[in-house]
Amino acid sequence: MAKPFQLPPSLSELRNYVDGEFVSTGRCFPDISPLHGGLLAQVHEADAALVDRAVLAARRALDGPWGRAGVDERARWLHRVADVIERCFDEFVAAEVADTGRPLAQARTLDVYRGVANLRTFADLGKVAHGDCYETRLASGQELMNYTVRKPLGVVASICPWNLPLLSMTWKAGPALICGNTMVVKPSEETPASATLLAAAFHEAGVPPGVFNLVHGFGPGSAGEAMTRHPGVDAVTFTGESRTGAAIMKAVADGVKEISFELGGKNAAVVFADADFDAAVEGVVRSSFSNSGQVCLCSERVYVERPIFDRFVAALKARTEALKIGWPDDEGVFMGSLISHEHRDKVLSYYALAVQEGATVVSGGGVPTFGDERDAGAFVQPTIWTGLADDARCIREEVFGPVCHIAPFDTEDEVIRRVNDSAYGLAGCVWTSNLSRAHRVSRRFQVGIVWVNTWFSRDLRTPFGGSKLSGIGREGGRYSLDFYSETTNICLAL
Ligand code: NAD
Ligand code: 6OD
Repeated sequence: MAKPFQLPPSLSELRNYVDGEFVSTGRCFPDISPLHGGLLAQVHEADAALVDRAVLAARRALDGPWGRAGVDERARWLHRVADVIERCFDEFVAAEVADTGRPLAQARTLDVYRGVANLRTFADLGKVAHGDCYETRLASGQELMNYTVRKPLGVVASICPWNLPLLSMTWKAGPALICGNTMVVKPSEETPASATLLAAAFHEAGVPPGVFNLVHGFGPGSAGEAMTRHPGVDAVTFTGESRTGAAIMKAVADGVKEISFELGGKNAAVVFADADFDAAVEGVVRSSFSNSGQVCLCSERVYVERPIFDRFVAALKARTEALKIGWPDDEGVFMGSLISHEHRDKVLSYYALAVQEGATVVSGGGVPTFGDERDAGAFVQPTIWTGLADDARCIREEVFGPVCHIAPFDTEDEVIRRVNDSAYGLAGCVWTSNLSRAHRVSRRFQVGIVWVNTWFSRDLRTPFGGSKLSGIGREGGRYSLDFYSETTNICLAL
């Protein structure tokens, strides 16, 4: 009997998209379902020669109809791609679910919804991108007029992660393309399906050949490394692990390429005793366990003010144990599988390490059993720890699974010091009903994004990114337009 959540026959082979054509390479790797371990598709891996073809096609496209188009025309193309995604919404949802094992409802309301929203938002924002103008009078009396113009950077290489595949790709493609760049995009080897559909959407929307190129493959020794080392690439935008970011930085150093890095996190949520208790419990469930904890913004460290600590731990445990884990289309399902069996081994190694490091396992800590083919899938239980020391590896290293450690704290200064005592600096949450405290604490967090009494809510015009090991630069709204443009200042003597 066919296993559930397969890809349709039209996606049984996933090809590269280079210079407006789908390209087979004959050298394939398997795309495996994390829900039951079955084969989803064969993926045609791009080698360095195909990456070279993609980069050269992208360079040529800079001088073609795309390069000559105005921003209005580019915006129309991006909206047409978004139209195709909307028309094929269910196919995108099915592809995202098959590759990632996530709930259908999440793929609909987050992944594919944001795929459309990213393209439309940046198509519209590109039209209002503006520059600077300064009138200057020198001591000699000479008058000058300075103004800036924006130009594309050229060929942008975009290397994407598996955790939010379509969201991540379109978050980069929207701004990069509206600014007039062309792209070579590599999805994660774990999530090639929605990327292939995205390439088909660019094709169907009539975007000129070479503007959007897709190559499948891995990192070191494969398509990813070939992209970062290619002299024809002008900028690299990367989302993924911090240590991969470090490797890419070395690879691009000789070419002095522009980089934008969105990397890992070890984010904290701080719950003050004056917070709306139920909202904070619900918020921490979401911020720790959404997408099975595989969101860079998830809170793996939770600090709770001592007077409500015991009550909070008990409430979080009860709420967590009521979460439904299962098939993507199960009624009320909250968590699907992890992305892969390999990633599950990593998460389970942290579950074991936490016990060695002295954690009390309040909830979870293992693998659920179902009595059906899901037992061959990559599922884990959502897990809560208490009792770890601040220097434990499980407190310092990103697990990237459905896990949080809850620790009590006594004072504002103490908790801010502990939150900031991290090599990462991506995001944080504050739960309080005291407005002054909310402002005071948020501005002292050494991170790029703080949520107060919520988590993950996004306005795509706001800056997004992290400090320390969590990244370089900010994207979102005008920050993206600035990154994906080369600015020239023109100075005229009047
Ligand atoms: P990863 O670093 O393993 O892989 C990301 C991409 O890089 C993949 O496409 C991979 O093939 C490629 N790659 C790997 N090594 C490479 C190399 N040497 N040269 C070129 N390409 C290479 O990350 P992942 O496991 O796919 O994603 C999870 C990580 O991403 C987590 O650490 C998470 O926090 C982070 N993340 C961060 C953000 C953010 O916005 N800050 C968003 C999503 C994910
Ligand atoms: O919401 C976004 O725009 C975004 N880039 C989210 C990334 C989440 C990380 O896993």
